[in-house]
Amino acid sequence: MGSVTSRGPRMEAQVVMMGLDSAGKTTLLYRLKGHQPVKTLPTVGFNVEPLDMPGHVSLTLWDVGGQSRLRASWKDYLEGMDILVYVLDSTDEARLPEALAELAAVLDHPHMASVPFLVLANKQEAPDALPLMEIRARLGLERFQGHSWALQACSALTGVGLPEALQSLGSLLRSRSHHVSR
Ligand code: G3D
Repeated sequence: MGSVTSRGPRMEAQVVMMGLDSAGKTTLLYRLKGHQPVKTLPTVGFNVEPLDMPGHVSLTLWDVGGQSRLRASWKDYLEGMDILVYVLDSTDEARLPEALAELAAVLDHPHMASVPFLVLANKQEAPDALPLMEIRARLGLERFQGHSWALQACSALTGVGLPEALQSLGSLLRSRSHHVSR
């Protein structure tokens, strides 16, 4: 794990996971923790969960509710974050512009300057999911200068793409390892 593990046997990294409501954040969280998919309720506020990563990187996931009345409080959770995981519902073409606007707003915040981000195009197993290349084109991720980023297709339901998502998360964190050790 390069400089991440060279600084100690166990590193702490703050991960914030965001996305519109119903993007699949809660389902992803349980999947990543090795649980079976659960019947979820709309997130009120946030969940904080420890997650053991390969390479002994210990992560805390913040699952912040995407309901519009809660979005104003997103910024309160951004300070000290090492990476943003932004979850998209690939089947929700109608709200893709809204999802992009929220992502841009989060990345514009001063606390997020140079913080890397990983976009997860979730629900990719669904028949009506937008293909990854279409999502990439619609998001225009090239616009986000000054951030390292990655885009990963996945399905929280089937688990497909989640190992790759964790790999991307690790790579992006390593690119920021000098900030990880505080
Ligand atoms: P949120 O935490 O972002 O609000 P949830 O989203 O995790 O509560 O998920 C919202 C709905 O999307 C849930 O369905 C959940 O089962 C579903 N979902 C999550 N991930 C996937 C996926 O990868 N594929 C598909 N097809 N559905 C997914 P319900 O029916 O419980 O509302």
